[in-house]
Amino acid sequence: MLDELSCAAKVVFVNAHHVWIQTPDRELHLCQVLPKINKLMVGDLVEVSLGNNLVTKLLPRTNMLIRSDRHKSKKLAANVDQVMLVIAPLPRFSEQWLMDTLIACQAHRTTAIILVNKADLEVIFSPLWERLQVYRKLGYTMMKVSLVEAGIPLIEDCIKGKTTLLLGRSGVGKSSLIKKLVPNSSAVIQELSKNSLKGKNTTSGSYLYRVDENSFVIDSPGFELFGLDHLSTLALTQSMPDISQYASQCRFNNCLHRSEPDCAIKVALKKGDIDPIRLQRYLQLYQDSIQRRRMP
Ligand SMILES: Nc1nc2c(ncn2[C@@H]2O[C@H](COP(=O)(O)OP(=O)(O)O)[C@@H](O)[C@H]2O)c(=O)[nH]1
Ligand SMILES: [Mg+2]
Ligand SMILES: [Zn+2]
Repeated sequence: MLDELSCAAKVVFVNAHHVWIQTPDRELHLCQVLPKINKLMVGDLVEVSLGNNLVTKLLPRTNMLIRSDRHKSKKLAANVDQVMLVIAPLPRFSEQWLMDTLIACQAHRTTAIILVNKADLEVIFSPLWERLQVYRKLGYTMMKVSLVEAGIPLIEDCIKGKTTLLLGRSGVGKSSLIKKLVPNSSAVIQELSKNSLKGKNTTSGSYLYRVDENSFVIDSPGFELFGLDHLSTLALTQSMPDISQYASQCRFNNCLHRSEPDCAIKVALKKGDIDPIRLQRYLQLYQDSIQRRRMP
């Protein structure tokens, strides 16, 4: 039950011992969390008792995005409506980053939008944009933008009424995008830092920013590899349907698509129906995954 000092709020930042929550009146509060509540994530909806700055209840999540490798898993955000993958020709574009992150979005059943930034750097932008047409053909929404130039009406439309998680390697322009969408964002961070962010691990988490009453964007720390170790072989392959759709037509149902006879994937590659760069990544992930399952 919510009494007058209790209300529903959104988690905007999590650190080791506290969480920052934002109440519907936009006020930020530094709160402790009842011990029975499992670790909170940015984007969580909670009930707080404002009298004693205590989170008393975690409301059910619609989803949660995590990334993981063999050593650790990192919680990115909860209750995300869509993920915006920010890429750019500088720092050097990594197609593996794009492929792996798209797989993760697909496996978590989250809509992915590809935002290609730094269009002003024409000479290096054009070949990237051309290569990315492969992804447009796969059905992804792609937008090009230059965040050092004028307005960004397409992006503003795209995030309206939603909670959008920004993912991107360091230096692609995530913070620049936040600055455009939320002009007072640095003030928010300052408010948080003066109250508790000092010290260790303060910049390693995600932050949720309120764009308007029902639009939110979450800035996440840049990362080099998504880490797909938490996904099963089936989830991995199903997340690259442009390739796995052929696998059922291979002669052997345990075909590794290397040199087996009557491999439908190899045939599709020869016919130009499969993109070679994506196939290479698929085979790598597929084989890594099988290997992992065999390990004790
Ligand atoms: N040329 C160019 N530089 C940009 C653009 N957007 C961001 N940058 C620059 O790229 C650098 C990294 O941007 P930042 O937003 O901090 O990236 P983040 O690490 O993803 O948060 C900064 O020096 C920005 O000024 C753009 O559209 N064009
Ligand atoms: Mg940044
Ligand atoms: Zn095969």
